[in-house]
Amino acid sequence: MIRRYVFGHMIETDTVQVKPAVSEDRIPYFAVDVEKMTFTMPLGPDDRVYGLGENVRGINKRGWIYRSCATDQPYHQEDTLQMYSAHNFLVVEGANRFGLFVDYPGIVTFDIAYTDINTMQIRLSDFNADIYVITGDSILDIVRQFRQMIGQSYIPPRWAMGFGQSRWGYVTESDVRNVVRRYRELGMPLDSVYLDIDYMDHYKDFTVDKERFPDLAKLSAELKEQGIHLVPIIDAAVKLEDGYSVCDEGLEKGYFCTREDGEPFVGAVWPGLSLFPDVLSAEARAWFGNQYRALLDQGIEGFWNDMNEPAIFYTEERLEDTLEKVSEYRGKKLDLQSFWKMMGIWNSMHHSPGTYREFYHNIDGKRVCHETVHNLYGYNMTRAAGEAFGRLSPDKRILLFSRSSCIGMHRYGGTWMGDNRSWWSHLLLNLKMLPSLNMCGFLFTGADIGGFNNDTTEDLVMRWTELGIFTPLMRNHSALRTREQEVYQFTDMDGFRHVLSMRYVLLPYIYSEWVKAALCDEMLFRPLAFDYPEDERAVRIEDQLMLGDGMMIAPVYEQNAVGRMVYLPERMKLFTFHKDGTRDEVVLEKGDHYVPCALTDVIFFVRSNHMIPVSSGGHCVAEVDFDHVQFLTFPDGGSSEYEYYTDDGLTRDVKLDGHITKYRMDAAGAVCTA
Ligand code: MIG
Repeated sequence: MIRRYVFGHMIETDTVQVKPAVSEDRIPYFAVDVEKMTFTMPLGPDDRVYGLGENVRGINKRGWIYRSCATDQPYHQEDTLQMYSAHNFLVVEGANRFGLFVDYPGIVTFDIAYTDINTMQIRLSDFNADIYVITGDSILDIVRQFRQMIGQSYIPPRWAMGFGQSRWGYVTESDVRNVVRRYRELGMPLDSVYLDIDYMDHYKDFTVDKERFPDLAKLSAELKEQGIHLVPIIDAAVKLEDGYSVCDEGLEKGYFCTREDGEPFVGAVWPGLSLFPDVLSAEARAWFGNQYRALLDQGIEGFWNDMNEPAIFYTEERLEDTLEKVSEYRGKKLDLQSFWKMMGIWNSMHHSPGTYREFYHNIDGKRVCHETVHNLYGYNMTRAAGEAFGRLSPDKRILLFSRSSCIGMHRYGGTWMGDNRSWWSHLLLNLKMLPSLNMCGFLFTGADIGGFNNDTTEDLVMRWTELGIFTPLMRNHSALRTREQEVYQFTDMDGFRHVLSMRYVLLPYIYSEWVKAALCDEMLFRPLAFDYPEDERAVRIEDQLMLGDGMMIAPVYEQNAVGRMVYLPERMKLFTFHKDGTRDEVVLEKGDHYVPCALTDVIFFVRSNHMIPVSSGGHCVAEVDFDHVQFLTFPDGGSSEYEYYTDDGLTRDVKLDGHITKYRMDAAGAVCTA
């Protein structure tokens, strides 16, 4: 059951698609303090809190403060408060069980037993929000109800589930060709190459640098013949430049955000001084979305939207202001205190949150300060593109994912987990974010494999790829000036080929489970706590996940480990795929097990009386035979059925009807169509 409580007058977020009537009773579980703008509830010692999408720390979010305030956060670690996105949905499980969604476009703080170890407190920045309280039979039931309320998750084209190679640093057409050549020469699978900001002419959105990429349409067509899609980046900020049509037209029509005085707001990002499309206005959104056509027309079928928190390096006003304040220190004998004060002034210029108070949106004719609707920006930039693709590409799905998001955006695109680091801890963080994001509707998601910032190592890329083969978005990406980390930069080519190939072997299962999850509002990745709520051990597991109906994953995430402890909440069969092409199958009883896993081994577990459809692989998704699948099975005394979903991988109108094949497995493990 979903109850809706209205406080003040919320600026519409368009997140909730089916709004229940407003409840007249008082909101349960929480004490409301209107003056302090807080919702407070005690947490019992065994209460757990799940959700909040993209955030640091555990699957169980207890013990920290999380702020929903979309922020460029390339240094995130344990002490980080706010990430790129704002995902205000959580579920409390324990003495009480309920879901809570804070439908609110501004900045929210979730203090989950941080200030007081026995208290959860949610604080808004103004008291205009719709709060939804969802009760149900189980956590999964609550999540399903929430997902039904917010609308169906975005479904990408199937090729987007292939492996993609990316790097900030591919500058020319020959850089791109080289990546493809190396993968193909080594007989390694690859489906896409990502274009980072350097493909553009002076970082101007929807343009292509003619010297570096003389004929993008031709390149894109040629690569498609090799099964490769090019996926260019689009940044939120539009270069301020006379004669650049997007800038000129947007200025003329008033489609950019403005300052308080109504003049266009200018901030500095990659293109230099830039304007910010007012994607919160329906008209400007349609206009901005239409710009993607310039690239669609050149054969491009996928995009990633970046810098849409929005990230703003500085504004000229703030630069002037800062220079002036800092210059006051000139000629003075600085004591340490004033030195640090000066440094504080200097550093606050970059990505200053104060900037968000300096510009405005035009929402239905009303001028609205950006700060009050801050978290809607990345969502609506991506919505602009997603809505446009519905018009411009009515038959074919287009790949789209975004760095910043808010719940609601899950209907238009996926999200990646932002600028992570080449740290083992971020490999584990990648795993932990998956179910939290799924709860919020983000099914098409993954992290930069190998880590974005910092220099990586071969074993980290290998282990990370061993997790990546399970995540819908599977992309190796790294930052400018870091160690190159395409798999061919390393030593063990047989190892990488083996691990990458396993993705294509597993794709029939991942795609089938994935689409079913999207269509039925289910989670693809689930904490063990959701599937085995009665099992005291299982509910505390933070480094294993259920994947789809029949599988559990437990990747190795520690350097130099050659295995790990795994807790089995029931009897399961362990599959180990070795790089020499052999595989082991071992049945393990419920309980703790040390599971060996050599650096290039791929391991996962299949639940009792379940089966996993697999293919014989391919060098790109188009080569995978989804129609003639084989099965990895764990017959365990019973019979079982599997509903296998497949389609052409492109059609927009995705439905189960007519796309399900039922397979039945008998007690001996023989599988036939039912
Ligand atoms: O300020 O386009 O998260 O994936 O490579 C950095 C360059 C801008 C941030 C993205 C990252 C991308 C990078 N971008």
